[in-house]
Amino acid sequence: MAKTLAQKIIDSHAVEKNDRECALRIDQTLTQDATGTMAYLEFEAIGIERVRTELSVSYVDHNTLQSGFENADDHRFLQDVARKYGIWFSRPGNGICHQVHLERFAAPGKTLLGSDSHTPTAGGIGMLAIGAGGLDVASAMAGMPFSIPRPEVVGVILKNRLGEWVSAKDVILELLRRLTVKGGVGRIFEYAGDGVKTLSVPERATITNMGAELGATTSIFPSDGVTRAFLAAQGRRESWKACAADKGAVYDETVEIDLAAIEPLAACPHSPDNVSPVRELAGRPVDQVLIGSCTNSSLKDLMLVAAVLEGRKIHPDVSLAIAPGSRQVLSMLAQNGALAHIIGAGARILETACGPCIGMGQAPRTGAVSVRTFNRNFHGRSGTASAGVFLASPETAVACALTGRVTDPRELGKCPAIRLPGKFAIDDSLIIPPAADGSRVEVTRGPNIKPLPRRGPMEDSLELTVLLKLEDNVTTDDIMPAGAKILPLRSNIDAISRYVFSGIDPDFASRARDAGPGCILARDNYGQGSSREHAALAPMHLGIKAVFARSFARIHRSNLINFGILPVTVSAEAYAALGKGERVSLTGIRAAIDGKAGLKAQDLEKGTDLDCSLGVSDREREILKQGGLLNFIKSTVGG
Ligand code: MIC
Ligand code: SF4
Repeated sequence: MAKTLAQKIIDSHAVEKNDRECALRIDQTLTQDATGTMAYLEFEAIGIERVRTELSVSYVDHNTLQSGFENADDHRFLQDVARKYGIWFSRPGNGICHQVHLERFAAPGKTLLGSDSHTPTAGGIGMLAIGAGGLDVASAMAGMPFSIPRPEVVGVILKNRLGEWVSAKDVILELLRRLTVKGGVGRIFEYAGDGVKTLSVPERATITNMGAELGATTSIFPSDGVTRAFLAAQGRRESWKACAADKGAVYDETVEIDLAAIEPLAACPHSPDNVSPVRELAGRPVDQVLIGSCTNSSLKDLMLVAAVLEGRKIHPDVSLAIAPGSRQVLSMLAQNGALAHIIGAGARILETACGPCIGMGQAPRTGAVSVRTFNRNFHGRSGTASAGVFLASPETAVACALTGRVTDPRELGKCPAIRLPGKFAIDDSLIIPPAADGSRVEVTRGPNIKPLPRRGPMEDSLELTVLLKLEDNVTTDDIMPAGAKILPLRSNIDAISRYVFSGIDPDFASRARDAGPGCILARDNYGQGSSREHAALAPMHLGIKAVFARSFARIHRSNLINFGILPVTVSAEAYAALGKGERVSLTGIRAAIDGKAGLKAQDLEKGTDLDCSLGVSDREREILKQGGLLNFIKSTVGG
């Protein structure tokens, strides 16, 4: 039978398949520092001497402000761990994990698991690249398969080519406009059609990167001549192979996009799916423009920005800051003179890192309008709760920087044509190889790096206080905020847990501690956004035993299970019946996990039964009963 590309890679990597899940062999892993310290503490706890993947890379790109000793201590720890356990280490300054991985390591037809939700960026090169929590990545490094719910494959058929000033970012914004941040849950988006060949690899990667905002398991493009040329220009011709769907492959669903019909779009505050044409937003004063992040910081993006800025000055009311995605991009801009145009126009040059995308600096002024080429504009993520962040293409962003107003870039006249070079500047000197024999490498641990908190086996009955009642689309930024103050605490769960839900309820952590066992109540798509397992681990540390929601985002649901928190699906009636501060009892939990009986939940205030269920797979059953994945792994491998 003719297969889709996603199906082919799944089949060639499937270790086990059943009706619900497929367990995949993972060829490559990546971590970044903000999730990496925990992932490597977990890897150490598993107790394996060397990674068992083909390739594992540890990047430092999130926490690079070093406003205290914590970040630098984490960097040292990560570097030592990498040397010891057989992992390549990309030093701070080398760039954003997804951009560097695409340039230097990603390979068509292989699987990649990364402890970052934008790992699907590598889908732009034809890889099956999936984001996951750190513990899942740690187990993949230990050679264990990674399980995904059996996905539906959506074929996105691209027709024609993009018009002038319209770019890949507008394509994914168009999909978000049509499908929303919930539209991709349980699905893989596979791109096909004549329009594919008109897009370069970095453009494809922009689209697969932001497929994460659809809630998709991943997104993938075929690997073709364009991919071969990109890999050859990166000096990696040998990593190329052709990969595509079989002729006549049938998708579970198809979406058609006429590239020629797309216009410049922007996601308005505070959700990536709140999309409008830029022309309808035009005229609003803009305070800040930020260009960078793993979505739009490639050489092509920044060459375009430089070409538009050449000989011009930014508007006096706008602060323009630019963070190139990698050291390769920055040094090529420096070598070919484009950087001079960017500086000449008045832009502020930031480090090649995530930076303001994760609230590490550049918080805009009170009530500001900030136009960013990033992928997330959740409320407060910029560091300024009153600011409104618009997500747009580099073309639109640079137009706004020049005029000081939201501007459709088509008003700028002729669009400069940008071609990718036949050869990229290759210098991997900031990528440190692992030691041939790691046994003698000592791992340095700073005082902020604390051992992992653990949970005992799952209880059979629980009485829980409803600590918060929330709406749809709660993000992991809501649950466990990031930013310059909180991010340095990622290696210290006790310290970071004080900030759980702090943007919504500053007293949450102390309330949770005082209340004893607790739970959270929410509606659809609970836990959308990042892969940070801290959004499960820190609540677990505060005594949260269950989340009751109408539905869950994929990565966060797995993280809850990995740390022994019950993901309970509730009916609309049960959601409506329960209120904050009320108490709920759960009985027969272990039988419900085993699928032998339904979960019994009672509203202790009213004495009524609550309609809820616990749909878990066989693998998840064992993990939950043991109180989490680490306990489960230890019980299977011993120790
Ligand atoms: C993000 O974009 O939210 C992050 C920061 O990259 C996260 C990872 C993290 O919280 O460390 C992600 O996307 O997974
Ligand atoms: Fe970094 Fe932002 Fe990309 Fe997350 S979305 S990896 S914070 S650049």
